[in-house]
Amino acid sequence: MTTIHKAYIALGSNLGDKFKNLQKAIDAIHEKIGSVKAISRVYKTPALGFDGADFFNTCIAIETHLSAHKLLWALLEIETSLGRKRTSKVNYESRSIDLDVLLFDDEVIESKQLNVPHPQLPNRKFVLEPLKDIAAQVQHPILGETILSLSEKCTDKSVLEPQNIWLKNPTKSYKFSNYNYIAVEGNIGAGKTSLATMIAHDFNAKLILERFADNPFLPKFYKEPKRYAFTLEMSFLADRYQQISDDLSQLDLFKDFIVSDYDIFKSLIFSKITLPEDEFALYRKLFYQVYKDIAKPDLYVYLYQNTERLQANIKKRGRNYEQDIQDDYLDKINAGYLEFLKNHPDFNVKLIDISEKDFVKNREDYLWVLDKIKN
Ligand code: PH2
Ligand code: MG
Ligand code: MG
Repeated sequence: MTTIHKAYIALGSNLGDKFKNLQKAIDAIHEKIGSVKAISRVYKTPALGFDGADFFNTCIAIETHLSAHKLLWALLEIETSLGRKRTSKVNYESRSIDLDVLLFDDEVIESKQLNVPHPQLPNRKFVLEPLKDIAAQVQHPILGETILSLSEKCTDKSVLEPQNIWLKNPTKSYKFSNYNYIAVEGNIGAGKTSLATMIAHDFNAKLILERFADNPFLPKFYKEPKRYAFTLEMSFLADRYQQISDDLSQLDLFKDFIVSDYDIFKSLIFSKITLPEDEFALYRKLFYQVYKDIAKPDLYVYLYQNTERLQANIKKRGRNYEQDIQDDYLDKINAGYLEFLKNHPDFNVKLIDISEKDFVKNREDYLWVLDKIKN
């Protein structure tokens, strides 16, 4: 995954249904660009610098994987799709929607197409006032002053009218915080860690990631499965039990829910495949002793990925000890999961077939997965 950038965008409209135009632009930014982290109030503002109808202006904070220039292209595309026409090259003109990059991390960019921070930022009350709502303490990377102090010094005397109508943040419609604990499951290489991490980030959840990288028995098991299977399964169970009981018992006041990249039941699913029958019988007894004390997820997301793409992902992430995993082993694990899900109608399961999707690369696919979880 590439780095996440934080950007502030100014939105303005003085043509057509102005409020609707702002909302449509925010929805399109959520669809195409990244997650919307904050939205200011909407202000009615007199057209500054030209003779035109009053504007509605607002500012938003977003997080995106796009570079500043790609962000600019994407915003221009959204402007066009919302009916923005540019006829004059010299004068300001009325517009259905205008989307300007105000700040992009701490970057200072001076190129032909793009200037960041926006050169007019300190001179415009219709920008500073809404920006103050969501970024009062953010520093201007050139002037070294906060937005709050810039807005106090601003000489623009326009009179702004805050509106009592509120734009909706599309992120809020997923209602993930209705859950307490979401477990993301799937085969080796399905993308559990990526999805759990993305959800935790976008929806303010506490993230629990399996620490199997530290499991000293795993490389040994892949070399000599018969010899190390029981030890491996026991050590996984001990680790998972410890982690879940520790992390779930520590309430984090600043997080809305918990998301993990595994569910403890995977211990039983894997051991059924890796252990001989008599050892599995013993293991199962122990498992249920442990299991009854442990918090259960109220949503269980199963990512189904086909074997070919699992293998491609395993190659790509390049863990040495995973490189010789056979198709047949992955097929068995998948079958084990499906069997488990079939036998546990009490679990609140979302089975999501991601074999045609790449939610790490494509935002569209990521939103598709979120929609599947939501419905
Ligand atoms: N945008 C401009 C010029 N003037 N005046 C108001 N009130 N709001 C705007 O968004 C605005 C403007 C150029 O983009
Ligand atoms: Mg503008
Ligand atoms: Mg513009």
